[in-house]
Amino acid sequence: MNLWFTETENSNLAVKYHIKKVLAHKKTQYQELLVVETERFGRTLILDGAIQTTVGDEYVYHEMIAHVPLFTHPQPKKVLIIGGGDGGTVRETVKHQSVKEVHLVEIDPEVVAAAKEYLPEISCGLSDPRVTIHHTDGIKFIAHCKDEYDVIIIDSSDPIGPALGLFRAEFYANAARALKDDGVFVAQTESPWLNFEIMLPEIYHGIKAAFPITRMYLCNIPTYPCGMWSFTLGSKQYDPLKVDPATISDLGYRYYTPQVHHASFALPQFVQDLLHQADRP
Ligand code: SPD
Repeated sequence: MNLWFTETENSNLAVKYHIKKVLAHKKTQYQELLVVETERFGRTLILDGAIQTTVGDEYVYHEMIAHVPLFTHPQPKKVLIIGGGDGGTVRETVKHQSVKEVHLVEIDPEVVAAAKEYLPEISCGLSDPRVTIHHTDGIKFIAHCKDEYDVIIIDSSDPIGPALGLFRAEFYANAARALKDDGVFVAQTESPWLNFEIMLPEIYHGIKAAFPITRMYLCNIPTYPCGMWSFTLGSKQYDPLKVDPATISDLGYRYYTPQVHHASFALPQFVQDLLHQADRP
């Protein structure tokens, strides 16, 4: 079968994947949902034309978005995850024995259903008894929370359409209010190679305005456009750079290690330059 999926980033850039099989394709109330099997990365969840996760490389993103903040907090008990309906971030979060409660806020129930049906190795953590799933808007959900969570993780899709509000300064301020006074926040913050002039400085500035400690870190995800991907961590007290590697226990990783935890905060000069833009008036 000569079928290809093309992810188009902009008028100058697109990436193509050879497809073995289309497993599901529908319009949900919120977006176009596609699950395909690709030759190189296996089963793949695509929302509104953008790859969200593949069984071939999902562990990089999910380990890095979960364990960096969860090991930055010395005793995370209550965790909020916004987005992430595929369950990969939940799977990594429930590996932490200190975690007693996880609230997953995923607006689209069909994403959770598709992940359960086609991506069981990613969604398996969703059945953990500590997990409660809320199918509602994360922006509205967080606006009603105060002093509640130890860690908040924003596992969103790209900043277009309904997800755009998850990248705004007002949302970051609400997230800071929803955290306890030693809480830790992290968000996926896109690629430094794309939308960099406006997006990255604006997002970084928004998080910096809400948290006394703000740190960006990077990893490499082959199926996300341009590969280099950023996360931004905001913290009220704990500095991720001060985490003692000896306190990072082995929970069964394929990407994350105590050394990677620290190394991921070493930013190339061009990324540092982008972030300095955020400090300019
Ligand atoms: N360009 C795609 C970015 C998607 C980030 N979130 C993915 C969700 C995986 N749990």
